[in-house]
Formats: sequence, C-alpha cells, structure tokens
Amino acid sequence: MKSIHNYIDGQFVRGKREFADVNPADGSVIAQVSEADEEVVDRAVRAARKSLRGEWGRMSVRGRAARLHKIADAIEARFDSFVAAEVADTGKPITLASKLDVPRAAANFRTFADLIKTAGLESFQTETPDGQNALNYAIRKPLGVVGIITPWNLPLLLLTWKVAPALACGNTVVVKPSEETPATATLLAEVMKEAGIPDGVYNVVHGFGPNSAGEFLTRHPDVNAVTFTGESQTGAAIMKTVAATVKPVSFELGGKNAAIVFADCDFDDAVNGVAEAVFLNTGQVCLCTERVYVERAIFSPFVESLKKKAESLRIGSPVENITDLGPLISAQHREKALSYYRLAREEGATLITGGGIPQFGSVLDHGFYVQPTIYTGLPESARCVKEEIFGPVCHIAPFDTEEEAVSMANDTKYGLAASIWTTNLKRGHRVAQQMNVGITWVNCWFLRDLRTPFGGAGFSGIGREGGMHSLNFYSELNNVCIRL
Ligand code: NAD
Ligand code: 6OH
Repeated sequence: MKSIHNYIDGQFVRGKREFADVNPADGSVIAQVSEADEEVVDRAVRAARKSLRGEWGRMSVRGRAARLHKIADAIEARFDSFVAAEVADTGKPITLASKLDVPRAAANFRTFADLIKTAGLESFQTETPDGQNALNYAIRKPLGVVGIITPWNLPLLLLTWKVAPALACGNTVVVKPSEETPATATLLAEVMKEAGIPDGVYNVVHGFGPNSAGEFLTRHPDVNAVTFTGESQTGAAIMKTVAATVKPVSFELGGKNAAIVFADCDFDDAVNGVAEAVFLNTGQVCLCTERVYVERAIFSPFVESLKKKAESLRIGSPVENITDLGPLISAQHREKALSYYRLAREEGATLITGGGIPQFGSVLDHGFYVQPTIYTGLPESARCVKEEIFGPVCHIAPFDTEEEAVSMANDTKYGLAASIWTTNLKRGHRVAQQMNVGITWVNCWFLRDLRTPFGGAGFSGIGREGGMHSLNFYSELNNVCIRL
C-alpha cells in the first residue's frame, strides 16, 4: 500500500495516525495518509518561519521568479504522474485532468513568476502644509508564513493558484490539502526540491478540518495569513478561529450560480455552454451552474436539447479517454447529492432526466456515481433552487423579461459567478453589469485570464485573487514617506 506523508523542512514526516485515501471511481483504498497532529503542524509552521530568515528570505525577485518557472518546468516534466495522481484521488476524467488541472498548475507558477518581475506600486509626490514637498512610495514585503487550505474538486489547480503568488511575494507556506485528495500536493513537494526551492519554504500537512490539521494551522499564532477555498460554512468556522490572532484572510467559497439564456442567443452554443457549466467535473466546480433561466420563447426546445446533451454524456471509468463524467468525490458527498434529488421530488419538481445512480455491472458499481440530472417546475423559494448541491444537476426555469431574469439570478445569498447567453452585445453588457457576483461570463463559461480579479460576493467569499489582487493579498505593503 502506498503511503503519503507530511512534508516539513524538506523531509517526509510520518504522523501518529493514518487515514485512507479512497479512489471514488471504485471505492478502493489507494494510499494511507499520515495525519498531522498539533505538534506536527507546529513543526511545519516553525520550519516555514525559519526559512523566511534563510536563503529564501534573501533571494532576489528575479531569483524567485526563475525558481517558479523551474517549478512549472518540473510539473510539466512529470505531467503524467500528476495526471494519474489527480485522476486516482478525484475520479475526474483523465482528459479533464490533462486539459485543465495539470496545465493550469504550471500556468499558475508561470503567471505569477512573470507578474512579480514587473509589478509596480504607487508613488505620490505630496505637497506638505508648509508648501514644500514629500515623496510617498510603497514597498512590497512578504506577509510571512501563509496557511493555505484547499478543497478536493480541483486539488492541484486551486492549491497552486495560492502557492504560486504566495511564493512569488517571498512568503513561505504550510499547505493543508483536502483529506480526500492528498496526493498531488505531496507530489508537488518533490517538485519543489527539484526546482531548487529551499527546504522549509513549502510544507504540507495532511488531515481534516476541526480538531485536526486544518484547525491547528488556522489557529497557530505564528501563521500570518490564511487563504482558503472551500465551503462557505467552513469559511465561517475559519474566520472565528483566526479572529483570535487577527490574521488577514482570503476566501473563495461556494456558489449557486445562474445562467441566463435569452431567446436571441446562438442556440447550439448556449446549449453546449450551459451543459459544460452544469456537468463539468461532475458539477463539482464552484463556478458550475445549478440555476438556468431561459426566455420563455425557447424554454421547451432548450430543456429538450439540454436533456439530450445530458443523456449523451458518457459516464464511466475516469481512466478511459472517452469518459465525460466521473463519480462524485465520496460516498458521503454522493449521499448529499442524492438527498437533494429526493428533496427535489418532495418539493414538486418535474424530473427531466437522471435523478438516480447509474448501473455498470462492473467494479464501478462500488464508485460514487450519480446520473446527470435536470429538473424544472420548482418555485424559486425551493431549497433545491437556493442551496448549493455541488453535483451534476440543474433546475431550469422560464422568464419573460430581462428584468425578471436579473432579479431571479440575483435572488441568492451567494454571489460567485454568472453566465449570460445572448447575441445582443448591448444586452450582454447591460445584464452583466447588474449581476451581484464576482465573475460574469457572456457567451462563455470558465474562460480564465489569470490576471483578472477572481472571487465572490456575499456567501461566496472575501477578497479577490488573480493577477495584482493576489500579489497585493500575499504582500505586506509598507508606505515610506520622505520629506524632501
Ligand atoms: P470544505 O470546506 O469541506 O473543505 C475545504 C478544506 O477545508 C479541506 O481541506 C478541509 O479539510 C478544510 N477544513 C474543513 N473544516 C475546517 C476547519 N474548521 N478549519 C480549517 N480547515 C477546515 O470544502 P470541500 O467540500 O472540500 O469543497 C467543496 C466546496 O468548496 C463547495 O462549497 C465549493 O463551492 C467550494 N469551492 C469554492 C471555490 C471558489 O473558488 N469559490 C473553489 C472550489 C470549491
Ligand atoms: C472552483 O471550484 C474553481 C475555481 C477556479 C479558480 O480559482 C481559478 O482560478 O480558475
């Protein structure tokens, strides 16, 4: 049996307890993982603190940027190992891990390596009260030790989305990947060595949230900032914990994202785009669409076409090249999704397709699969329309006016992402600007430029990462004012 250990100060470190890493495609145990107790987490934080004062702390920006590119090179050199590890941990199709997760991990390092080299800061020539001048300029310093806590849906992509800018800014990190997906964060430790990152700069602790590695890391007094991606409720718990030591936080949380489809859309593009937004990664992307609003004139043909699309998706083994849809992450998460499938029925939904568990007659029957599912007919107040399910499922409702569509899309405590489908660009801009979200896509979805602000409103997050927003979160700015 494979073992996965914590990584501290350049060494793999066992924990006193272990937990199982399960392959969601067939329920098999693929590794035993060392859980970090409070003492192990403390060692990791102390190693990170110590390395701030060493070679890393003295390294020039150019030196750090060069090493970030080496990390990207090393990820690309081990492309197949990263893909295999991600597929085994998450059950996502091999084509998706190859197209999205692993290339994005390398791109995250390259983007922030390049950005930190050219990032400027404000300076002001200031008139003093006595008619003289002063010069103000800001300098960028690392925050110190950054605690990074990430979820299981895009494990390497989301981890490196935070590790890359944190390192670019000269911080050291202790990362706590999800207990469901410990493999790629650990593989990245080997890459760090190869890329010449000094020991102690990148540390990994494994375990769970409450009363385990996650909580130990967030409450550690010597962690200077916490950046977290995951559920909104977990974000709330972390906020309480970090309050005692007044740490800055950056939170990318859940969503209940809407797509608005106007009758003047390019119909096939809209069907394909919405299908991708609902079903990609088996609906386990925070940006996925779970609410679809369609202008009444095309409501019936749209529902019919999305149904056809859902039924054409090939559900199966993640390691097959033809598979479109893998399992959900765990038995527990499947139970959550199925509880919403049951609830939808109780709430009076019309089932358009899916609603159950696919049967394979093979070892995949031990995996955590659900059918891609579409409902219509629910009132906007239904729990299935209000709560994040995080599975391959959507509810489609008709609308009559643009105003009504905007109001329904915005009627949520979340505010992560929206997509708008129309060939009327004026309308696209007009509606996009009314969305109470962090990211609005028009005639596309999950099309990313890593320099843009990324984050959510309301229950979907605090702060923005991406481009300069990341550099500003992971830096302490010191403004220097000089009387001339
Ligand atoms: P989760 O909140 O259950 O877990 C995320 C991480 O937090 C895990 O590493 C977990 O061990 C840790 N954790 C849990 N409780 C903790 C605590 N009290 N203290 C410290 N750490 C704790 O989320 P998940 O189930 O892994 O991921 C799914 C959720 O993440 C969905 O809600 C999804 O929308 C959200 N998500 C959001 C984004 C985004 O960018 N906005 C991206 C991906 C996922
Ligand atoms: C959530 O599941 C997806 C988040 C995506 C990003 O953070 C990104 O940078 O693309």
